[in-house]
Amino acid sequence: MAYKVGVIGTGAIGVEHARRINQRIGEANVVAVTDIDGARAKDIAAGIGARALPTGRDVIAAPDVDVVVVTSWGPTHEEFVLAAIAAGKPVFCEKPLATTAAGCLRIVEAEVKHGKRLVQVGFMRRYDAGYRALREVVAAGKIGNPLMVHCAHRNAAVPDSYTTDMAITETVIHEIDVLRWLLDDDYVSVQVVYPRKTRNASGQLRDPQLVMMETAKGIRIDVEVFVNCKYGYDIQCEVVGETGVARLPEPASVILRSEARRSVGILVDWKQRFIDAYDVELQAFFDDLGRGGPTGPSSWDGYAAAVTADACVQSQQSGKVVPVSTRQRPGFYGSPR
Ligand code: NAI
Ligand code: ISE
Repeated sequence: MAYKVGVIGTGAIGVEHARRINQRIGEANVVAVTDIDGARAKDIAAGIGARALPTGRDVIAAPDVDVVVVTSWGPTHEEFVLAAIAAGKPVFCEKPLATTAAGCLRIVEAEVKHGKRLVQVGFMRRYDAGYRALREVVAAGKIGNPLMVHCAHRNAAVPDSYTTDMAITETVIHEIDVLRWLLDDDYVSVQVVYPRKTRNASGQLRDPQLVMMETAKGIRIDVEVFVNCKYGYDIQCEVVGETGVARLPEPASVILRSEARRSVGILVDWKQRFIDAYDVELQAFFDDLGRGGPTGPSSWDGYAAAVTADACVQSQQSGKVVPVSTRQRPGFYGSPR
């Protein structure tokens, strides 16, 4: 039986996921979409053989929709995820699960009350082959105990609507989640400092930023987030251990020898950089539904990331080290990560 999917938000990633579900996922089809831009929703619906509904609530309530995918703007996620849980429908929600830890906690509480996992968060880096290989190397002890992690998250450019806090809630949130998973650890404190500002950032946006995090095991992490770096979309991660260093592989690229140069291309778009990871995460989500429910990044992971993000946003404002304090993990979510 093919799952009938409703997609809320037909922007950049909504369209990607809708096409991916129809073209790559064997057992799922998009039957309904919505967007506050109704004309766009109709256009997209026509292109994929689905129908456009007026609102996200209509998509969730539609009797023929049995799985919900939330790809609208971050501040709308909480409402739609809570409505999907209330309707008892599995929901794949793009990051962030909610824009605040309090919002994520409301989702955790609703899901626990429902009694069965329904929610998966779109932390797709956990499905990226490079991050998976890096995690295996670290877990196998090949570099001894990890001591430090150096990361960079660089986007070529962002629109003028992108604000300083979004560097955390939209962008570094990926490192916050993937490093917690990779190191099998939790954060205890964070601090954000600002280097010299690039001339290429819009008025109020502080760019770049340096985010420092400390884990319960004492590992120190630094993440450079630079969203107007101009030259491309570049994700770097290097784990320094007691006996060695492990580095995230670069995406495969032809090494070109030409005109007295040896060069490799750099991707410019997040859609390409994690294209395989998005496929794998959605396939895993639908496979898991057939086995009883999602097992990928949970509401709890969304909450843990949001608590850390909230602390980073506080530190952006104060410049101080801010403690990260997470509630007790409910047994409902199984063993950590
Ligand atoms: P976008 O701005 O291109 O698309 C969002 C769409 O949602 C827009 O078409 C907008 O009209 C629609 N929308 C907003 N409020 C709505 C509502 N109440 N009901 C229905 N539609 C509504 O943004 P983009 O880049 O597609 O991002 C969407 C979400 O996906 C964000 O939360 C973002 O953080 C996440 N994302 C995740 C990525 C990943 O790598 N996992 C990559 C890009 C985005
Ligand atoms: C975007 O929303 C994403 O999730 C991308 O993966 C990230 O690199 C980018 O900075 C965000 O704006």
